[in-house]
Amino acid sequence: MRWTLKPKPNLDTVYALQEALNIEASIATLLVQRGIETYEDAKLFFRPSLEHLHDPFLMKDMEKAVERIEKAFENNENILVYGDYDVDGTTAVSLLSSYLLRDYSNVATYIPDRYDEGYGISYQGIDFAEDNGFSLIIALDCGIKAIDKVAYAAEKNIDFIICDHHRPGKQIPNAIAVLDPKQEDCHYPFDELCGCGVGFKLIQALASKKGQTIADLVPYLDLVATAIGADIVSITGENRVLAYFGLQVINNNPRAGFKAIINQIKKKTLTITDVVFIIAPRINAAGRMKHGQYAVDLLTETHVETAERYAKEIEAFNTDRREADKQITIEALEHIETQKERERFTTVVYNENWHKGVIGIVASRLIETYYRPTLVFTKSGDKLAASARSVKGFDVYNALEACAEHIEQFGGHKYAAGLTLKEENYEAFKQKFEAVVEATIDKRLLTP
Ligand SMILES: [Mn+2]
Repeated sequence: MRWTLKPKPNLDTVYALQEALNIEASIATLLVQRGIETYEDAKLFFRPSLEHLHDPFLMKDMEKAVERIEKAFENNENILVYGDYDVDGTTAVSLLSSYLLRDYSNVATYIPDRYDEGYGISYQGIDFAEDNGFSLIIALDCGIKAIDKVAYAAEKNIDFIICDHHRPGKQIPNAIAVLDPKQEDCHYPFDELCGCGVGFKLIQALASKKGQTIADLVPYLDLVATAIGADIVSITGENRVLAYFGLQVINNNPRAGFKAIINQIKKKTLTITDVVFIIAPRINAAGRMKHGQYAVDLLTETHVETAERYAKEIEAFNTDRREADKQITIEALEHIETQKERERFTTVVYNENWHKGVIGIVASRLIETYYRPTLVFTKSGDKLAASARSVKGFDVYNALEACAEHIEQFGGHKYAAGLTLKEENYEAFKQKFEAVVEATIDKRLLTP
């Protein structure tokens, strides 16, 4: 381990905070090192308040999104709520669809199949919308790069609203509204929201038009807190408020689906760490091993007995997931051992039989042993698909962008991304990725 100590804080600031809060110097030091320097900062940190949530209309395109949804209500249009198959996506779909269904019944959900359709908005999904008379698709936790798909939908007179938090590419899809605080021209004050968090801002905006208050939306925060934990976004700023109140809902008044999961694990009070390690893997297991719609069914179910039946199925998916993940990690580690070419800067492994649902988890596990940017490939249709994970401080998204000539599609974040490529380009890609990482990584980052 390479230990990095935080710089010594200004002593006057520490003394002033110590005085103001009547706390020990060691605690005041820790707070100042985290940027909490005044009584007001400390109050915001220790006493999160729903009043501190930002105005949703500060987000670019929010007004357009709300207008389009209201128009859909007036015209009695069918609305399809579409989202990713992971925890962030399925909680976001559950949140928005159940909110819309409170006053409007022409709403359905759609989660793409991880194996048939892959990540993001699919042509099959749009065809499904056309065949079933949907004229508005609201995409959650995906869509920011779906330029061709949104254009394809427009030809069929299907409108799109995109709610995403992934990094935008050079071009933005031509949708009715694109909510993504990571867009450079979006001046929303907080850009670390998860996909479900962006969905929450949308229902907050819809609710304010109806004269509902934030109290009406508190029951949805169990979903938001779970997504915040699962997507590992920073628990600062607005995320801290959402996670704090969401945990209270999970512990005091959870929806039937959460109650059913919690009953199975027999744990009394859940912390955010429990949400990450106990609840999230189970919700994720649905999309990994079977289909993400199972997660949405569980999270939107209102009858406890039905929810318990769904939770049992999901428990079985999670057991299968655990076995696949363990076995593939062993195989991948053996594979790396036999690869011993030279000192490498990356781990890139491929096996066509590995289960696509767990390659991301395996990539994270490989980093525990070989601490370097890691890609785990498997076969997906006629292409290869990979999950990428990175080490602290190294932007794997940028590294992939530098290898774009060998890639079909890629997307994601600084530390986690996904890509597909043609099998004949695998070796060239692998060499290029190694060269890019070798040339750009600060060598100190290779020690945790
Ligand atoms: Mn997400």
